Amino acid sequence: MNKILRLSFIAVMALVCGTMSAQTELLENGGFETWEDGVATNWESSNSASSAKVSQSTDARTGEFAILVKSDAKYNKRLAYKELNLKAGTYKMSFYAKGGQVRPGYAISVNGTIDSNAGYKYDKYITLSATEWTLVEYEFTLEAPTTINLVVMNPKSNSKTKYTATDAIIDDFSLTTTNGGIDGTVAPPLDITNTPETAYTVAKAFELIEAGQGLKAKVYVKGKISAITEVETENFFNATYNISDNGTTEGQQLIVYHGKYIGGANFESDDQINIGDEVIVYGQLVNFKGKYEINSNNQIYSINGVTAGVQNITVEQNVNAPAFNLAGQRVNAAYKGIVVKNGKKFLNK
Ligand SMILES: [Ca+2]
Repeated sequence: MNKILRLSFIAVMALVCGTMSAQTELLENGGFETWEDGVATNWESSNSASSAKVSQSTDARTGEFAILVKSDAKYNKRLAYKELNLKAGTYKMSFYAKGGQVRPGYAISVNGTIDSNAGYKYDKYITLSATEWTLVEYEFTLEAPTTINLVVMNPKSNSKTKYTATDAIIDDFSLTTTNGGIDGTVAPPLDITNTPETAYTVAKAFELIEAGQGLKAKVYVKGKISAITEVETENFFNATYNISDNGTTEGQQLIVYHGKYIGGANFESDDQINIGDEVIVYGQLVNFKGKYEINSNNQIYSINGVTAGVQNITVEQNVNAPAFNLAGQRVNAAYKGIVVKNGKKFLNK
């Protein structure tokens, strides 16, 4: 073998080895070259992940076409790839973009739906050039087999940062992995339903919200009332308060937002709940803009262990037996709220 041949051979071997060790591309039509009826093949979700108007662009980085992702001044809009069933592992998505700003991420699809808050995982906002292609990369790890949609958010206008919503052009999209891959089997939906007896602690509720899966289900959470924001007894008859595991305002505080009283009853009086009461609340866990909450449409299952009978409150007056509140403290006739007399519960209005 002469020197040139030998060098060529080494070069070819290097190329082969390089190709063999390269990560497998998991997307098809990441270059946006194939279109049908105005849709780039594979670039449409069957759930709510796809929300932006898109169109074919001839301003391509490679090949003939790229995709234009329309912006909207009032709403964040998303480009999404179709659902992918992925194995546990670390994934790297990358693409090139022009425009104003984009935010790479992915959406977790459970039973064909995405939780509007906890279901979306985003990286930071990336500022683009209007004329040059910017490489955007985002690496994420899935702890378990998960059905996801890759998404790119095209953000709305933001008066604080003086950002004006701008159309984005995207090309050469890629998803690779070294330890994961496409999973033929769909991940079973996570069922987090429980019973009053197995009510979650506030710490566990935080974990579940963090994990972001199965949050459509209503669950029981037990905690002590640590702060009361509002008991609204005029129009909506609900209350907003915090519960924590230790009953103090230190540490994790789960907000019980616009909740009803025991069994879904209205709140009629401020003193129906008190700081220190141990409550089991039934409702939906949610990450609302970074706040961990039990969503509205929740209700108290029990206060200090009291559940039954409170829904069937009798309105009765002029009974001279000693009266107690639900915490067992003696109260006088002027006391407003639920009182216990002769072992029966009444509502003093
Ligand atoms: Ca292309």
